[in-house]
Amino acid sequence: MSDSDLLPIVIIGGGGHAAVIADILLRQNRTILAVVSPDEISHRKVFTGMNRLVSDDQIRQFDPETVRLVNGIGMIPRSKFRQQVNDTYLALDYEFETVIANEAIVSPYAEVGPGVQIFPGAIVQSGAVLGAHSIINTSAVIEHDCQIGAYNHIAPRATLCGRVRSESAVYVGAGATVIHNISLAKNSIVTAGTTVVSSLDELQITYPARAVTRSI
Ligand code: JB3
Repeated sequence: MSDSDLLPIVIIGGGGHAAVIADILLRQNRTILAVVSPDEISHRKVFTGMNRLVSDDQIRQFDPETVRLVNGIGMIPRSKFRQQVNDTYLALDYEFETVIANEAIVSPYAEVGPGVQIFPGAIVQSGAVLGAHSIINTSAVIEHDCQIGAYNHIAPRATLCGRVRSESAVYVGAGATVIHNISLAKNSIVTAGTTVVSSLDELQITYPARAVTRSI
């Protein structure tokens, strides 16, 4: 599919997450019709020259058949906001674009769901399945045969080892490591820098273990 066959994009949100997405899309020669943000965006150079809309209601000026949306609002643990935005526009027959950075490495034997966002340096290995609208952030690693649920956020440099399974709305913080065969239940949170060696139940949150020191 050539660049010209790809539909133009409307980005929802105009902060740091949206700026990274705009950067990725510009490198892919995608047309960005508008950035929808109640907050000012002109301080971010990546948005220079782009049309800013201040209200989500203005999205409806675009025929769902002629654009693709990208949710540029980051996923914050336990917040349903990002998903609510998607649900609103999915119900109006809009589609969310799947965004995969040129600089990401995604196995052709991985399955990437609709609306997934994979940032530069991320690696998605063979047999991995990424649920709809999940974020695989900068340099995160999704190892072979992982099954990632919808609306997950795998933060920068997090590593999910082989056959990790997550349900929906799971957050794995920056630099965290989840060892192989672990299950992460719905809405569970792995905080930044944590190493997870046992499965998490729904809503469970885990923190980095304090270093155990002992004299030798
Ligand atoms: O940690 C990393 C690498 N990324 C974080 C990301 C996952 O989540 C990042 O550091 C932030 O914590 C967060 O990114 P985000 O969502 O870009 O945060 P912020 O920079 O605060 O920008 C929020 C944007 O959403 C602003 O432009 C707001 O105006 C916009 N916003 C808030 N509510 C909205 C709405 N935009 C629209 N269209 N509609 C809204 O209802």
